Amino acid sequence: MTDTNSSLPMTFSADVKQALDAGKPVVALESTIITHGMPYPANVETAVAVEDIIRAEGATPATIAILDGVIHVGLEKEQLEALAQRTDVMKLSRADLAFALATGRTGSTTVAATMICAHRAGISVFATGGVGGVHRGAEETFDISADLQELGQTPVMVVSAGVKALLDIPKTLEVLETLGVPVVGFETDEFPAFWSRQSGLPCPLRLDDPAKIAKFHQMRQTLGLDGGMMVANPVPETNEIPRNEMETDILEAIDEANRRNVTAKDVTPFVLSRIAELTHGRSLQTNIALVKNNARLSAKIAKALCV
Ligand code: PSU
Repeated sequence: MTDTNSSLPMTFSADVKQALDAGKPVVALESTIITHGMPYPANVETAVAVEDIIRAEGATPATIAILDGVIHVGLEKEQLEALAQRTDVMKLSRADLAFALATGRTGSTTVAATMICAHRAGISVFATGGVGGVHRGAEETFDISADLQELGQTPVMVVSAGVKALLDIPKTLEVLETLGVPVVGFETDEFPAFWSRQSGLPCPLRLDDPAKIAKFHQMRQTLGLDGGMMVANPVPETNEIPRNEMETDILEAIDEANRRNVTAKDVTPFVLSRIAELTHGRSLQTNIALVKNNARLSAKIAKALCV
């Protein structure tokens, strides 16, 4: 079903359309994690498992991607499988989302692009792994993810395991504060660092109840504030890799990226896949576990928003 209210090329899967029309809870999911964040077949297996978790919690998952110039909100299993195997897919953010739509391209949506599409679709909760942020060495490279600006302007709540530890986490938190983005730790006083529960930095805010997080989001709407918020949900203890264990591999992967002149959009996918190799797949298993954990919490918050 295409969005008939505008010339925006946007189509909904039948179950997502039905849930949205009935005012039932829907959780948006991104697709860059599928095309650029994890190798095949772990990517598609994770995408399917994450959708199942959201359904089991009583919400409807809406994986978002651009297929041949059309925003798809909710993908069929065959579409997920096809996307997961393609290697020519654009990694889309705010700057090039409309380019892909105007030129009929296929692209996966980053956190920033997923927020834009989710908002247009009327979905206010979105689950991912880790939001992009300020890269280490940004004082030289100026490499700062567009995800942060998006959080500052689009009213979608993003549930993540903090930001990826390959980033400069103190600077990322500073930018979020500057942009007026609330960072809410779920059951934690410490900001989580993706594969690890600890970052050594405090989480600015804390809530332990999905209903209270929903109420906080609604109060921001009532106040007329622009922008979204980050819910920082630490990876479960049983799946975490302690910070000091990760750091050596992170440094090695970043060093290799620099030596090979990997820049811009290619940095995060390169470093993630190199870290997966260096940890013999352990970081990938942790990544999968934390995404599932975020999906579960997102569904609970989406349900609370519908009460
Ligand atoms: N979470 C993951 N793996 C990922 C991402 C998130 O567990 O690969 C993706 C998201 O799409 C996020 C992107 O927007 O990484 C950040 O890319 P960059 O640093 O280039 O902005």
